[in-house]
Amino acid sequence: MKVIVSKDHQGHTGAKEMRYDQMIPMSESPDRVDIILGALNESGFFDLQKPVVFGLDEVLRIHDPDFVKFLKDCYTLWERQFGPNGFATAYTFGMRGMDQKPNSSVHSMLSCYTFDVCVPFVDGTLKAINSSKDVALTGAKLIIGGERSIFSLCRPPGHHASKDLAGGYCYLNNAAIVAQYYRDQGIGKVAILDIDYHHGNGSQNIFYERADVLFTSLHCRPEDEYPFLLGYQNETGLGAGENFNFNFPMPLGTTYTVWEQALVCAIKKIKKYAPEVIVVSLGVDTFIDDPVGGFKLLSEDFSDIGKKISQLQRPTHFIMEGGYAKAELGVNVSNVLSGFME
Ligand code: SP5
Ligand code: ZN
Repeated sequence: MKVIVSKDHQGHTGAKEMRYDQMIPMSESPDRVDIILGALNESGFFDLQKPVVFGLDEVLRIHDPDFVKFLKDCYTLWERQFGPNGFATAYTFGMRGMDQKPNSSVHSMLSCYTFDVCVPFVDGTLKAINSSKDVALTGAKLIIGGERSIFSLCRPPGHHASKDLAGGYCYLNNAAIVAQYYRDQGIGKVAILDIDYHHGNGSQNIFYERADVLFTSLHCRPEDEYPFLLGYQNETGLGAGENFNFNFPMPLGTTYTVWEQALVCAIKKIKKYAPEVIVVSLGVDTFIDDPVGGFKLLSEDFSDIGKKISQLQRPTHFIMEGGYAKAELGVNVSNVLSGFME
């Protein structure tokens, strides 16, 4: 399997995140990519490629131009006010019922265009965001060219980001950008299968009123887990998108026997939809020892996940999302991909 990966994410580091009442080092760190590459190299089944550079046209098919400009300008504006080596983060968030248009201050932009305290901007963030979408789009180009499967090792991840909101370590929605790219390249129907521990609120929101991109997500239920407000089972799409959105929320502590049944249901929905391409938002933060997650999947379960996804027998584009258990992150990702290829 071809793996698309870049070093340009490495400068996106050094910020801290808020974990309830504490500031802790970001779980979403550059060594995640090295750890995954280490495991893939060991298995010997993977062929690494650098991304091609895309412009902003493909991004602007999904994201709001003012939001994209904010991503570009944010750190520069912040540094002008606070000096180097810090990180930009919001102080307030969108206040319901009030005029939320940002003014020229970076604070107003952060308040308008971010929804949580997990999307810091440092000096290297913009370069990382851009390389991540290139890693995704380069994979899509190869699938269009006839590859049966691709792994885009994106960092930062994307599934929490919507048209004009960054959050949850996510800035641009890589999975949504490639899904739209497939549509624009003449692919009739695309399905997204989001198996990250967290609900893919950004991807759901982007395609909620559309029938041409099916969204399915397996995740910890909003009663127990971030992003808390979305991911309920009764969110099934709207208008033309009615019945093209399927959530499979599960409680904290879920093990593979239950998770597996949800995966089988999601796969049934996808089969019925008969997409020409499948985009997998691949998060492995469902792993038992994940410091961010709260499920109990084991490393061997990830092989079975890959095997089940392969039974759909469609061109499949894996996009990296979450996964933070440093010791087993590599083997868990490698197991999904190897399970798929077997
Ligand atoms: C892409 C991705 O996985 N983003 C996740 C962002 C989650 N950030 C908030 C984490 C909420 C804290 N949950 C702590 C559970 C400790 N077991
Ligand atoms: Zn996650």
